[in-house]
Amino acid sequence: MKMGFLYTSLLSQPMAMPLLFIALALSFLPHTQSKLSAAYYDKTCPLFKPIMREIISTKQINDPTTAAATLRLFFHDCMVEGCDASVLISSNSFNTAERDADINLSLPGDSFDLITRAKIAIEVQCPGIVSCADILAIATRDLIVMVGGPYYEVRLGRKDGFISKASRVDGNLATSSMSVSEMLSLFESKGFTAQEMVALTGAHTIGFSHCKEFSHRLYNFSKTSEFDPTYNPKYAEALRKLCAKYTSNTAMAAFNDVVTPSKFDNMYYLNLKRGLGLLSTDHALYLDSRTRPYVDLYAANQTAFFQAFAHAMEKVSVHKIKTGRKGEVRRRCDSFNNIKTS
Ligand code: HEM
Ligand SMILES: *[C@@H]1O[C@H](CO)[C@@H](O)[C@H](O)[C@H]1NC(C)=O
Ligand SMILES: *[C@@H]1O[C@H](CO)[C@@H](O)[C@H](O)[C@H]1NC(C)=O
Ligand SMILES: CC(=O)N[C@H]1CO[C@H](CO)[C@@H](O)[C@@H]1O
Repeated sequence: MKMGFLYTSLLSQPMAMPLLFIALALSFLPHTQSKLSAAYYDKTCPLFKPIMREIISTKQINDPTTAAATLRLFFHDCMVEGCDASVLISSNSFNTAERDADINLSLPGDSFDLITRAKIAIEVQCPGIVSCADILAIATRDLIVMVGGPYYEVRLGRKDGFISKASRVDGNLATSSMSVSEMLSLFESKGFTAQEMVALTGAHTIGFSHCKEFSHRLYNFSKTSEFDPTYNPKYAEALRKLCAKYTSNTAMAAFNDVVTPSKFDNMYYLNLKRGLGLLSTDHALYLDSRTRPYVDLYAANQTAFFQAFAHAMEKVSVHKIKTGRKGEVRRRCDSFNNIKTS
């Protein structure tokens, strides 16, 4: 860490400069990403990465839904208040936390369970060192690789945030009823291009969606068609059967990628071209001329998709992160160290 070096070299001067001066000098250094590094815990918690790999592979083998669940959880965390583990905080009687916003209702328990297990194992080895935000970032990357996706570098040193409010979720996350224009302006407002948006949404090559997210495409779609005619008819028929009782059985869900549901590959884009895109937002990426060229590109070339996805995920992983005193290392991931009442 460059900062640590500067600090000690200043202090080791025979006539140490006043501390105030040092503090001022340090305050001119860039505050955010410059402090992140892949080697951040190499000295303070050398077992961090091996412990993560162990916990992650055990969890993913026992609960194969973990990879998709964690990827979605991480993306939601980063889009609301930045990648600061704000999504992991539990609500209490004073505060309805981010994870309990309407849109979070379907955040799956397996991913929370994974982070809890990892945090406990790491605290035993090196208490108070590794942030929950870094645990979530590494877990996501390792799980993507485990299910066949691309590797990317995750630099470390994120701090955990002090704010988690359900009321701050709205407007930061895309919903299944958005138009392409709405999705584009949302992603652009966060610094992502149309191409990056299409690449990131390739995350729907794994995981599930609940029937209510696409039921409007299945029943009473229009005066002339019972289901959305842009669906492949056999696919629509199967989904109509699967979701027939979705209003009473709200847990009913379909694979996002019906062809290779648990493999991270470029099948998502091939599906869109065949009427096998599950959500209307998925299919819309193929209908719209602003996004279709990237769908075509990634459908034709998995290497191009993997490169673009890896690059965009590196960017997501440092979105509005907090370092230094702008955050803390939580003792447990579901509550702030100083429990706040608001
Ligand atoms: C472009 C706009 C997007 C929309 C409208 C959208 C919407 C959705 C919806 C409605 C679900 C189903 C949730 C449920 O029923 O439980 C879902 C699942 C999922 N989304 Fe997205 N999403 C978008 C982009 C992304 C991005 C950028 C990522 C990650 C980089 C992502 C990762 C996932 C994953 C992995 C799942 C499966 C979760 C699981 O199986 O537990 N999505 N998405
Ligand atoms: C479709 O619409 C008709 C008439 O508007 C209604 O009677 C029927 O219950 C609807 N079906 C579903 C599955 O919502
Ligand atoms: C696929 O994409 C990669 C990475 O962008 C590129 O190097 C390669 O030439 C492409 N392959 C084809 C067949 O276009
Ligand atoms: C995983 C998770 O925390 N889901 C929560 C989403 O919100 C509902 C309703 O507030 C909670 O009951 C769930 O626990």
